[in-house]
Amino acid sequence: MQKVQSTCNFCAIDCNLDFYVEDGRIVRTVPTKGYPVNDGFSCIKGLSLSKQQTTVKPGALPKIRQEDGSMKEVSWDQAFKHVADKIKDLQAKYGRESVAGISTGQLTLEEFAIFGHVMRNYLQTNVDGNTRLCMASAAVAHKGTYGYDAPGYTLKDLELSDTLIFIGSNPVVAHPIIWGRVRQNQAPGHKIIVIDPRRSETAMNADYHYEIRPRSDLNLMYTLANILIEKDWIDHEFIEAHTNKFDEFKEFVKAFPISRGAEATGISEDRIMELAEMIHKGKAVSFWWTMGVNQGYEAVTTARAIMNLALMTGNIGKPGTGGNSITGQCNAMGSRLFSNTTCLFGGGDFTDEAESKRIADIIGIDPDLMAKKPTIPYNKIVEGINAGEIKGLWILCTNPRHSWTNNETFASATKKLELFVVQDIYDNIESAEDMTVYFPVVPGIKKAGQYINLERRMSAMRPVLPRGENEISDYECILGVGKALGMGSAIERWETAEDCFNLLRDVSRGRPCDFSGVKWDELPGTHGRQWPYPEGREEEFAADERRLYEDGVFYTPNGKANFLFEEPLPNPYVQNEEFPLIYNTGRGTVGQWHTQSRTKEVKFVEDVSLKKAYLYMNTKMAKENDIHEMDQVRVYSVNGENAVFHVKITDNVPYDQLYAPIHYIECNKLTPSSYDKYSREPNYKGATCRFEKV
Ligand SMILES: Nc1nc2c(c(=O)[nH]1)N[C@H]1C(S)=C(S)[C@@H](COP(=O)(O)OP(=O)(O)OC[C@H]3O[C@@H](n4cnc5c(=O)[nH]c(N)nc54)[C@H](O)[C@@H]3O)O[C@H]1N2
Ligand SMILES: Nc1nc2c(c(=O)[nH]1)N[C@H]1C(S)=C(S)[C@@H](COP(=O)(O)OP(=O)(O)OC[C@H]3O[C@@H](n4cnc5c(=O)[nH]c(N)nc54)[C@H](O)[C@@H]3O)O[C@H]1N2
Ligand code: SF4
Ligand SMILES: [Mo]
Repeated sequence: MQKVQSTCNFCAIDCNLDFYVEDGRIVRTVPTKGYPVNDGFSCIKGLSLSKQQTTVKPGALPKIRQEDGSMKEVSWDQAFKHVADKIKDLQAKYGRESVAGISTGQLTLEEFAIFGHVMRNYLQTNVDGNTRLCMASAAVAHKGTYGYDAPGYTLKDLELSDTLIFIGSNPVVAHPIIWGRVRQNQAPGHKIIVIDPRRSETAMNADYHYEIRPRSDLNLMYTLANILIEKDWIDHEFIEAHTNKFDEFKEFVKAFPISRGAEATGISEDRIMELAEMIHKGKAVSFWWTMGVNQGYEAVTTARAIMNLALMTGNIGKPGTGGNSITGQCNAMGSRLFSNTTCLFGGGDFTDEAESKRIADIIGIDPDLMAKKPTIPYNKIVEGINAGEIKGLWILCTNPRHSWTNNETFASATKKLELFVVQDIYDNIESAEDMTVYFPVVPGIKKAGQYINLERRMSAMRPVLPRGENEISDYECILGVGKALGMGSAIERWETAEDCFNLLRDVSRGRPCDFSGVKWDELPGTHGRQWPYPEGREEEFAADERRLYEDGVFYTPNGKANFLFEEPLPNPYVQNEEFPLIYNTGRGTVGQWHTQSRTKEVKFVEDVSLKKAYLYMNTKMAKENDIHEMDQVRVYSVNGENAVFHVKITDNVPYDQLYAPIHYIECNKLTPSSYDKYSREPNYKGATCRFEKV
């Protein structure tokens, strides 16, 4: 029996698992003991990875839509040529930017890097990623405050913090390993605090739950900052030595007396004071935010306000502290730095000509062929298709027909496309309905590449199962199109995923994310490596669990972190007579992953999951409307759409709110076309609605 240690490619924890393989089949999957992230534990999604060995059609060939509407199988070479010719045609006819891509945070580093190279550099067009739906707000906030998209914590901090504050974050369901680490917390008298409008599974297990009015977190953070300053519960020494603009911030938050905070959030003044006191008394306070913050109309400002609290109390760069964003997808951290979408490979600005030239020399391309500006954001791609300006779209490893906000706008867009390439491990995802080309690729279990988890740890995915005839990886598929486009010398150095990894290693040299000390062959079977890990300084960076900012130095020009702040904006969707309820959305169960293309294959998840869309409604609201468990309601959203859901009745959702799990396509039929103005991340949790009994 052969053992292969590889990385789980569902969530951002990147658990490592030992797969035992016999006769080309996985016979046992065991979470890797001693691995610093998940040390012998995992959730059922990781354990179910072996199920993909039987369900993905082996040996499938690509398909091209025919004039009669049918899909016809063709050879890989024919498919590459078809796509390359069509892209060139469209660009010649309608301009360079008439073709676009949607990339992902769920592929390997090398795969989205080569996609970014072909599409953004060589073809000089736009590619955004599903990370826009998820982490864009955190990335923008980090850059402003810390000077680089660098979350500083290590997962060990969850065990060392004596005051853990989760804001819009539900790790019991979404990041079970985080919750497992919290449960191992040994800090004396430690407290777990949750700020969430509903009593989430994490709130149920916390010591304190602040049932905040949705979208009022920014007011709460500013009010807390004001109290901490008024009471002089701040770290003067740290502020003086390591931050910019505190005096302005101090003046600014004077406009947030506790009465304003209480009114905005619905949390009583006493309870806001209780929270401020806990922040003051904690010896190691950590703030953890996820999608309840990132997916709002003022998400970036809210994330910055959270980091401000950590900075002013000196809770950063020390064990058990930090203003910490929790990432969602397995390689979101990798795609943020290496997808060539919103920044140059390695995190630089497209306007930095010297950096752009340095990278061009490494990756072997004429500097003129380097992308010159950040991509247009996701919403502009969808709007561009609907407006008839974008005629070709290539999506990979994402299912926007289901996951995109106000998702009927994506459905209408794809009907207008002349070329629509879907590259996925399944041909029956919702997004595939109108595809003109299908690229079947092998799942993670059959390929090699690197992943970077939420604490900056790079780990190796290595093939667990052998590939059959015609089976190719995402990397080889993108390379095939690149060659068919005639990229020639511009793609010469990218022949294999390993070649690409070595290019990126060189690109990372000297950058904050320097991983030049990591070698392709040496990474598998190890404890992974957190960046930075520069070549030549391996001993200095040998520790398994490292955090950033221990020296109080940030990545800003003067090395100090920035206090960034601005007046809260009016909520674009206030409750009114027509739409009296708030429509909240998020994860449903540990076993279900996003649009369910993968997890519905897992029998023991599917057996316990509801097959039809459902939502949670408050008991009193249900009673007043004569609604019983599993009755159906039609929900009308402020976005003009409506959809039918089964009802599950609960006291965990407030009276004036509904909560819809995202794993059903109906969920995003009702979410609005509304975005944060800086990150352009959708305001997924912010619509208003009403319902009627069906
Ligand atoms: N099982 C499972 N795990 C997953 C995923 C999955 O699909 N399934 N997806 C992964 C991905 S990509 C991601 S990004 C993460 C997401 O992980 P989380 O962000 O933890 O999950 P969500 O359920 O989207 O949202 C968290 C909470 O935000 C709350 N919330 C809504 N509005 C507000 C608000 O205004 N203020 C505050 N404070 N809270 C609010 C919601 O009630 C919800 O409980 O999960 C990852 N893990
Ligand atoms: N209302 C609402 N909507 C949301 C959210 C929310 O909280 N509320 N959360 C948002 C967030 S945080 C996220 S991250 C998005 C997720 O949205 P998506 O990225 O659209 O969702 P997934 O289901 O993860 O889609 C991944 C696709 O990749 C395919 N796949 C798996 N492995 C491979 C592979 O190796 N190669 C290729 N080519 N394909 C593969 C799967 O079959 C699947 O079709 O949803 C967003 N949508
Ligand atoms: S889904 Fe996340 S927590 Fe579960 S096994 Fe995979 S990496 Fe670990
Ligand atoms: Mo996400």
